[in-house]
Amino acid sequence: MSVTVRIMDVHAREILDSRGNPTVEAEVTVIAGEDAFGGPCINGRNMEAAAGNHKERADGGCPAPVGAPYPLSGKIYTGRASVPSGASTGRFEAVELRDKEGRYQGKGVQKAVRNVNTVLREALLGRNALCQEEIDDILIKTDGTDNKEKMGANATLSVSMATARAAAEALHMPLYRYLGGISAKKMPVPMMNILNGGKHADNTVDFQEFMIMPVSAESFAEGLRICAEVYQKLKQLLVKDGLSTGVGDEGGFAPSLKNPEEVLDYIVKAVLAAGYKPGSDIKIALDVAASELYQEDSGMYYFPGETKALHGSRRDALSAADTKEASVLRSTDEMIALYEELCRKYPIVSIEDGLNEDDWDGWKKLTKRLGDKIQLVGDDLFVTNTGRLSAGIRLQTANAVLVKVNQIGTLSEAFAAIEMAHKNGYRAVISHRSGETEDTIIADIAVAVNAGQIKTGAPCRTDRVSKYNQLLRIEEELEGVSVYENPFPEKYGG
Ligand code: 2PG
Ligand code: MG
Repeated sequence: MSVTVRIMDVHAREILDSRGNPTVEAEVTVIAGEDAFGGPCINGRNMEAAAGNHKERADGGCPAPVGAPYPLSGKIYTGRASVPSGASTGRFEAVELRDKEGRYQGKGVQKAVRNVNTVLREALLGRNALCQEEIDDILIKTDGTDNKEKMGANATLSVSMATARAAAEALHMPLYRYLGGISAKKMPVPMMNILNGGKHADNTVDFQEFMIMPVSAESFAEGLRICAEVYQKLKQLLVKDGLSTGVGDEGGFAPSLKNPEEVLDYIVKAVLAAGYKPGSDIKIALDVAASELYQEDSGMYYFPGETKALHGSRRDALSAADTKEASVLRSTDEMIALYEELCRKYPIVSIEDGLNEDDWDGWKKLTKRLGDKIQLVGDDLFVTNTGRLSAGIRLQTANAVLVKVNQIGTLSEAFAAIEMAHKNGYRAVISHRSGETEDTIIADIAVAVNAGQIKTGAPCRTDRVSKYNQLLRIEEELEGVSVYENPFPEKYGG
């Protein structure tokens, strides 16, 4: 006899994310008990028997397979999870299924919700929630496409995550421990986005994210405090200079500054004003989100904010030809040269999506030039996809992967990408999306896989702060066991 946690219901609904757009929330209800099938994961004949039985009993009744003396204990648990959504979405991400017409300007997710409540529910009733890989495999096969376009990655992911939660609940285990086992103990260093630009704000800042990393802290709690103190100092500096302290999608400030240097100067000043040393206490990380700047036709990167800031109101008066002439455009080589220059001037330790998602040659060059000095993170480049990541590893591009569970659509596939990264000496940074919910699962995942880094926005807005608060709870629970350490070699980000 062993414990099983059988899925007895799956239900999804449409809720709102932090930008006021619809997203999918799912609940997986399980019944825990002992099972006569003889193992935590049903397989082979037993799996077929159970599945066959559920077809007959798809009337919403108890899905216990016929002939099994289960459930013996019969306690019922429900796991709930909701799916985030990106704005600077990579071209190679799994498909986020939207209704495309009518309500919510076409952004409704009723189709994805229906998929969960019919086909996916039917496929999962009676399955053992403890067998996450089997569950995810069923989700993948039921969808049957390479990019989850049939069911929607938002549909599959909601169920995948809610299943893990239900299983952890049934075993009375914290989620990070259920997912990571006894080795789950490394608290992530926040990669905290305190100044927003690009698609996440309406300012003139072209790089999407300016982040700080408190690498000298003794604990996650201390690191979080340091970041929050710098964030407040940054606000004071912006107020003093008459700049906007309105925030972008990820809670970072979104003033109109003229170029990356000006932003970085403010950040360094804020770090100093808060009483910390740029470089040794706090390192800086960037997410350029360069795919958003890249122009297919010219093969150049266009900086609209810098162009506007450079020419101010005079720009309106320029003729179209002059405007083109006056635009700030950078080639791949110029982008790399810019990063080298910024790394020389500022304690930058990590650059994400420094180049376009398809520019493998450029990425190779970038990695050659900067890969042994700083972390180079592939987000749109790898999209949490083991196929793209293994290509990147082969081509020696980047040295870290950004992990966004909704880019791929199941937990097992995201975990496989993390495992592949770690095996090949790449780091994995667990990440939120710019559109988030109150779901804190990425905090648990970061600890479960000992990722050592988490990117989850500013210490502002509950959709961001909820993840940090969950990490505070986890660190408290792991007292005396948890580890918090600088994830980078000394030579990184000087
Ligand atoms: C990114 C993310 C999260 P989005 O580019 O890394 O910060 O943004 O969710 O909009 O893709
Ligand atoms: Mg990114």
